[in-house]
Amino acid sequence: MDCIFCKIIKGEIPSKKVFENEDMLIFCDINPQATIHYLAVPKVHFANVVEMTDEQATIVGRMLKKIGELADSLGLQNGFRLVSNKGENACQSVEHLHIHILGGEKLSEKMG
Ligand code: DGP
Repeated sequence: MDCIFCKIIKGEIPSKKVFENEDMLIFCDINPQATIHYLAVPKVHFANVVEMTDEQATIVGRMLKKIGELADSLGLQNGFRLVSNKGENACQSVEHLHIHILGGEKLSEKMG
C-alpha cells in the first residue's frame, strides 16, 4: 500500500520519532503549525474515524489515554490541542488516521 504514514511506521521514510508503543507512533510533523506539532498515528492502517472499526476505536482510545500520560514529557504541560482531520472540507491530505498534537505556545482561540 502506498501510504506515507505506513512507510514512516515501517522505517522506510525517516521521521523524528518522539514515542512508540504497540499501538502507535508519535513523530514531529514535517510542516509544523505550532511551536510543538506532533502526529500520533496508529500502527494499523485505516483512513479516518468514519472508516474505523470498533476494534480500531479501542486502539484510538488507548492512544488518547497515552497522549495524556505523555503530555508533560512531550513539553505540553501548559496545555495542548488535538485535531483529526477527515475528508475534503477538513483538508485531510494523508489517508491514514492521525491525531495532530499542537502546543508549546498559546494557540489561537479560532479553530476553523
Ligand atoms: P492532514 O492535513 O490532517 O492530512 O495532515 C497531514 C500532516 O502530515 C501534515 O501536517 C503534514 C504531515 N506530513 C505529510 N507527509 C509527511 C512526512 O513525510 N513526514 C512527516 N513527518 N510529516 C508529514
